[in-house]
Amino acid sequence: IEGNKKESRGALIVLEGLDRSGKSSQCSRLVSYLEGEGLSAELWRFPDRTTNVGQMISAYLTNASQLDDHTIHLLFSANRWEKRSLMETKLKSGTTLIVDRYSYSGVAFSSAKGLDIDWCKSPENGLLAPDLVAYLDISPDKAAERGGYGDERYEKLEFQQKVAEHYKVLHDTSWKIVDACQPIEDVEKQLQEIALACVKQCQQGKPLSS
Ligand code: DGP
Ligand code: NA
Ligand code: NA
Repeated sequence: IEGNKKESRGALIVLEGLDRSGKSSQCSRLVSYLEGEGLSAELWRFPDRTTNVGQMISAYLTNASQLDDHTIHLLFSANRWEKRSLMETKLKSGTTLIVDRYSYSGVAFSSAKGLDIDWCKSPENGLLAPDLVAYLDISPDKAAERGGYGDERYEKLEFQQKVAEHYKVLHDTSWKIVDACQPIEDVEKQLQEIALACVKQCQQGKPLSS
């Protein structure tokens, strides 16, 4: 009935995990699946290296530039802030966003360097809250065995071990922990189920929050 009709919103679904946990390929598979279900879905990732801020982050990660730990932390956060309004527009227009890393990476990676965790969390306050955080759980040793890391700054076993510890502190009841050591199709199936359930909740009016 005209005038009473409310557009249903999309879901904000975040995948988190260590480097080499399989996040990126699972994110693309999940988007294809949701589209196949007739839903509007987009793949997003942070850092988004295409913006000016993202290019500074990329230079830091590839060791082309050096930055103070606090400075790079704030740049990662700024990179999420610069996409916030587009994110909100997309979600409100009914598009589900599958996001490869978000604030939890921000806090886990920087606190793993020894920065105060509350200081790390504060610039994330006010960003949109995910409807679902799926954590692809893999031990740092197993992740390292997967065809090895690249050459980027954080892709070292010792540091990934610290990141794993700091991710653990961030898990809360809203997270779904997915065993990333299962066969890839099983991980995919599990993500499809939890993502679809989440999209339905959002369609039924679950409010978007900050
Ligand atoms: P990726 O493009 O997903 O491989 O991420 C690049 C690297 O940056 C990866 O090692 C994870 C790390 N990273 C991602 N987001 C953040 C963040 O917000 N803060 C920090 N310090 N590191 C991050
Ligand atoms: Na990486
Ligand atoms: Na990735």
